[in-house]
Amino acid sequence: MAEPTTNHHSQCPYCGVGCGLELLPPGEAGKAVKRDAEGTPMWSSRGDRDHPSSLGQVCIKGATVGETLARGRLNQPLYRASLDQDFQPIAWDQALDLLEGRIRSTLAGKGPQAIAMYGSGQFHTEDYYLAQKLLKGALGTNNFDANSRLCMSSAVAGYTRSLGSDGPPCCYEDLDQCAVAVLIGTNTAECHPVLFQRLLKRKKRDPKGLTIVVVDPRATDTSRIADHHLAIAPGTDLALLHGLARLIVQDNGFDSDFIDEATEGFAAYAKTIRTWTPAKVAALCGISEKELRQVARLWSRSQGVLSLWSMGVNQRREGTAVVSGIINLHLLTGQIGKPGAGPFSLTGQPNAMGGREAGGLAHLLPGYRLVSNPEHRSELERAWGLPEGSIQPTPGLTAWQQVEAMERGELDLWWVAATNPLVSMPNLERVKAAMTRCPMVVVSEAYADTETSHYAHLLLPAAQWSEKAGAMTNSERRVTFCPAFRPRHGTSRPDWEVFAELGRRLGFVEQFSYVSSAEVYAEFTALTAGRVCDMSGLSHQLLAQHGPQQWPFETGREPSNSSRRLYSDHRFPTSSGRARFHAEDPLGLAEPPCEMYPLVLCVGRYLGQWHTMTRTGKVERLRAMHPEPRLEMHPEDAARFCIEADGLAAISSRRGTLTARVTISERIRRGSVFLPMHWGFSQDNACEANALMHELACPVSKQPELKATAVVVAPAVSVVKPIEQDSRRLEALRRWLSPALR
Ligand SMILES: Nc1nc2c(c(=O)[nH]1)N[C@H]1C(S)=C(S)[C@@H](COP(=O)(O)OP(=O)(O)OC[C@H]3O[C@@H](n4cnc5c(=O)[nH]c(N)nc54)[C@H](O)[C@@H]3O)O[C@H]1N2
Ligand SMILES: Nc1nc2c(c(=O)[nH]1)N[C@H]1C(S)=C(S)[C@@H](COP(=O)(O)OP(=O)(O)OC[C@H]3O[C@@H](n4cnc5c(=O)[nH]c(N)nc54)[C@H](O)[C@@H]3O)O[C@H]1N2
Ligand code: SF4
Ligand SMILES: [Mo]
Repeated sequence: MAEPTTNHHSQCPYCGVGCGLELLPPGEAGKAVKRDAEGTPMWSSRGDRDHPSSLGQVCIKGATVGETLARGRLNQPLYRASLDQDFQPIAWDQALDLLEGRIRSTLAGKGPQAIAMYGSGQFHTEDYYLAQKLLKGALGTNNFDANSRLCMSSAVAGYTRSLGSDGPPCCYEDLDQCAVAVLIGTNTAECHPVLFQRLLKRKKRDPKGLTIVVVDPRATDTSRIADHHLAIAPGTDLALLHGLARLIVQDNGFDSDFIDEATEGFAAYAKTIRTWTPAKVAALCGISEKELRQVARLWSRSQGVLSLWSMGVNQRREGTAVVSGIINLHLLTGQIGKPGAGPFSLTGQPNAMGGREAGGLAHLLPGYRLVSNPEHRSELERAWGLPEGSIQPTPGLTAWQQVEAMERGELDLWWVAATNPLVSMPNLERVKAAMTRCPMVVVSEAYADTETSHYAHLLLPAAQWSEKAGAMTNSERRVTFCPAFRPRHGTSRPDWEVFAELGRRLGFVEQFSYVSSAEVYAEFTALTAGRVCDMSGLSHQLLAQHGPQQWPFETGREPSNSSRRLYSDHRFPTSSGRARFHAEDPLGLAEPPCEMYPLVLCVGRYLGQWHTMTRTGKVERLRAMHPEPRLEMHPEDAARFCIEADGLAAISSRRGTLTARVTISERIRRGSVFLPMHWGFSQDNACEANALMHELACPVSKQPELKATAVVVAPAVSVVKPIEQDSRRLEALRRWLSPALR
């Protein structure tokens, strides 16, 4: 199957809004050719007016993505037998020999459970799908997990528990049609900027028609436009949601027909919420009863309530319970499956949705299937031409469990692809130490000099978005074909090609003989037939020809631009066909503030930087927007801990200490401080926020509480640098960055 030819339209490779981009080659339309710092001509980008999700809009990251594509790339495989050696360049064949050898010896020795892969929502769907086929199918280990474990897994678990399946039921048109938008645990203005602008424009046009509620301990650019900002104490969301439910019931704002017809578990839920009186909730959340009552009344009286959430909800030790808590309110009021209403998780990464569809978490299989379900396993074993029993019946190791397995010396191969855990995982020193215990760490990366590369044995250069063809799905379930419009960098290869070649080398020749990613995609979409995420009618060809499409998209469906919702018939994919109320008591923070560590540190994002800065860190304009990481602190806390504005502070948790410059601001809640997640140890202004964070996680979703850890702050006299900054590892890797070798 040949790749379809297309013009240069694609989905933005940053956030899960999934805006359409139009890409322009260097010097397009008679303009002067712009070059990056290394002299390479740069592509430029602008909003694609024909993309139904974004209608021509982009934010500053999407608008500058062209500047990131060629700089600082890894261009050939590098290897060293042990971490104290320098990397040496090797050929791809040698690299794959090494990997194949390691896999074979591990299978013969400790067995498949000693192999694990940690992937990413920045894979294309084809990369994701073949990683599942390779690990869960061919190798017989479910040890594939993705950074979505740190991101969307509470949403996945919450949807699945409450509605019977994963899958955000809403669409972006709901932002234009809702009467009330409840933004809970999302800094939409900085993290999903194009959706925020859509809300903002509507608010300006029709201030009375749209009421905005923001629930966030901090005042953010998002809360600036709120009619009601509930600055709750960190980790008290579930109490708030139960408190709202109680008031809605008292106010007769519930939809008894919907509850009778389409739900189960209401009696237990009603009993639980009864105990959450307004006085108790207001005291616990640190808000006024009046505010609570106002928001409850809004929810009771309005047609069309849309809840939008992101990491302030998911990254909690009770993340799944909070997601179910949000869905409970929608079930209580029948606010789901109709225009302008529903629980709508804002996906973080550009293709975390595609990852979920392709089975990219340790408990999933492609097509929203579960490894624990015998029918699901045998469907895939048959489709993949593998003997019965090839797929293991128990979930594999989650991201953090992979770290623990390395600590115990149980992993012989850890393969990290398209994620940079030595910035983004919690408890970083523990992750580093664990990695030094693993005899072979492989990192598939587009760029040289990422933090994780410093602890790797084998580096594989990845062809990235723009250089490989594939599909991505955005938050509103819309799939966009992303063509290869630039040549591959150096000898880099798309991740799916590497997985396929390894599959063939390991003896699964039939299963992995693909000539194009279009073929991989066709195989994957066929497997979704009849599932909630049915996209059996989609192909690269159709998407390239007719533009982005929302699923469900069964075989034979006509392409269209109109938006759709799930569950408009009030039937849910549970065994009874009914959605389920969940009645859980709030637990609060896993590591609450105490006498020694009296402040709660929240770690989140800045508008102009993307995660670990491997891409956005290369754009001058974005660096200038946020020149350094800052600790945000309330004036009263600053006075209490003798911290001066713009002074240096030492921030310590049970796991370590770092320093950062301080911004004193009324916008943060007293008792809370905030740091950005972006600056890893290889950055000049290193600020390894995650060295301070703990890994304690939600027991259902296994998503760590990356939004809260207990810290203490003190004035600092000098900057504390990460140990790696004076180690020779940095030198060894940096040598590889000298232009002569690139
Ligand atoms: N500019 C930019 N945009 C991005 C990204 C990026 O790196 N940079 N990354 C993308 C990804 S992968 C993701 S997952 C999303 C994340 O998008 P968001 O979740 O919107 O971003 P964060 O800054 O991580 O956290 C959101 C908010 O949660 C609040 N919060 C903290 N604790 C609590 C709490 O207990 N309750 C409530 N209600 N709120 C709380 C924080 O104060 C913060 O404002 O952004 C995506 N978009
Ligand atoms: N404390 C705290 N920690 C957090 C968070 C938080 O809010 N607070 N957020 C969490 C969340 S939600 C997320 S999503 C994670 C994000 O954390 P990471 O996933 O670690 O962040 P990225 O920088 O996006 O890493 C992606 C890597 O893939 C590389 N890459 C890009 N394209 C390709 C490709 O096609 N193939 C390959 N092989 N590599 C490629 C990039 O260069 C980059 O190094 O961080 C998590 N960590
Ligand atoms: S809002 Fe997200 S998807 Fe859209 S241009 Fe910005 S980063 Fe890209
Ligand atoms: Mo994320």
